[in-house]
Amino acid sequence: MYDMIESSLSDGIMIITIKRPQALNALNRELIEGLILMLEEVDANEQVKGLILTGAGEKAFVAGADIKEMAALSPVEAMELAKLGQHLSKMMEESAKPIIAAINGFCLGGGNELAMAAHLRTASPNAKFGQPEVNLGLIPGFGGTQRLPRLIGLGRATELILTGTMITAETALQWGLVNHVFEQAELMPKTIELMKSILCKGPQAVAFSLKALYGGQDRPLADALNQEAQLFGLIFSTSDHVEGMNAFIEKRKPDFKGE
Ligand code: DAK
Repeated sequence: MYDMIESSLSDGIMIITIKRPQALNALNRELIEGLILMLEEVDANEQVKGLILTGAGEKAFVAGADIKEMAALSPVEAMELAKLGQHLSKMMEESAKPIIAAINGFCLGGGNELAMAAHLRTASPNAKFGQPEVNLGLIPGFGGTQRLPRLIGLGRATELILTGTMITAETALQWGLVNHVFEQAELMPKTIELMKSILCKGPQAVAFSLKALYGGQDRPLADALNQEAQLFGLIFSTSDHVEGMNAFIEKRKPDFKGE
């Protein structure tokens, strides 16, 4: 499976590149299992502070789930695959370490769903986004019906899912599906810069912010605010918050230790 996944680690940033060019980086079962193992590594390895996920080449991020593999699935196998895919997206969303998808081309179906499970998204101008499952007589099975409307609103998500049409990077930016569009050559350097602008902050504050943001999404406002208050209280038990506030008062840069 590692033929299909490349990884590198530099300055605390792990870059995972999905590499299956002959199928426009489409996700098969083996790749999903490989990504789950990589996510476990990201979680366990203290050297890793943040993750950038991208696709090899300049044509595709991920052109969806592997249609040729899916065509042979029984209903039970399809459900098992859905659970595997949902496990991967849950691991990404619940990661205490920030994850950015750097979208370098086609970002379709399961590929768009994978990108939406990341915390932030950057894209090159040639990127194309869509949920074309209806063209295949399917529905999105990897969280698309839920995460897409949360990001771009129910009306736009309904149109994309019912028509299966693709939108450009520019439209994705306008609709809030991606955070930034960078020229292809600049996509990785600028995405790394964006990640560094997060990693220089207190890691505990970043992790707690992610927990408050994502842990609050499906709760009533009062519960979510209660969780935010608890996390706000908890952050006062960290050394980093003392360092952050002292650094401000002493007019110097903070030196966060992640403690
Ligand atoms: N799966 C398998 N092979 C794919 C592929 C895909 N999704 N997309 C492209 N390829 C392969 C093509 O078959 C072709 O291979 P050969 O025929 O040369 O062997 C090669 O990649 C190059 O593709 P094209 O020749 O088609 O390239 P073009 O530039 O002409 O077109 C395209 C690019 C992206 C417009 C076109 O390839 C295309 O429409 N691809 C399919 C896009 C798509 O429909 N994606 C959604 C798939 S459904 C689930 C999780 C997720 C999902 C479902 C369940 N669970 C966890 C259970 C999600 C479902 C989907 O994603």
